[in-house]
Amino acid sequence: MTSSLGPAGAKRCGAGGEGGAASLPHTTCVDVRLPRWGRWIALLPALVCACSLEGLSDAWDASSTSTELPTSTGGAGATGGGSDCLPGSLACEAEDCNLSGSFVEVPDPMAHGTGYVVVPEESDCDDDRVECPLDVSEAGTYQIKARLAAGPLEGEDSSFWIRVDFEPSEGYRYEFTGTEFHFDYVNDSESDTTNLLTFALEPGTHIVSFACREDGSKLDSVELVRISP
Ligand SMILES: [Ca+2]
Ligand SMILES: [Ca+2]
Repeated sequence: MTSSLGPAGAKRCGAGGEGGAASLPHTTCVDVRLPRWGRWIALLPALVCACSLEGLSDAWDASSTSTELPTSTGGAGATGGGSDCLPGSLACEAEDCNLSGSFVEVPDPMAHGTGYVVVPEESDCDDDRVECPLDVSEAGTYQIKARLAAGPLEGEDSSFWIRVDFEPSEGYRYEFTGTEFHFDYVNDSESDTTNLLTFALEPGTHIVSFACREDGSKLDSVELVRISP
């Protein structure tokens, strides 16, 4: 998320032509640009304000000096606390889930929400996890739908370990293809069948976890989809 100061001055134009409440035969413009030094003077209050707040609180200092979103230290066993996932929802942007280890958010206009998460290439995997607390209101059988994309080395940047409520302990190996962001349903790539993974879930919060298996694999969003009672 970025913010920017508006221009120090701008040329404002009145609504002219058709449709305006007070239609004018010609567009009326008033040049309200500040003189050369006036622009800097106009910025002074903002600069003074920022400087005076520095050091007043850790939160302000962190937000004013870092461009990276904070990452969770939840790790294995983490619950929904600390995530920005919407309570009561079956879906969550990966960047809003609890991130541990080397997972970082990367802004990308092709991703949904504010970006995707990835363990950067050459970082290697070390139990890095994306843990999404999703709220099930209706008992039933669910599948995991994810939006993701392979990294630059397709075939080497395209898999995760999948767990639900921290089971199984080693995770299901899930492999996918495609370097463009797309939706896919999670399966167990080590299974002899091509059946998608299914989970019988009771109402309540369930932690869907994507752990690093190959660095460079990009995860955009995670969702539980109910397929049967
Ligand atoms: Ca890799
Ligand atoms: Ca996203």
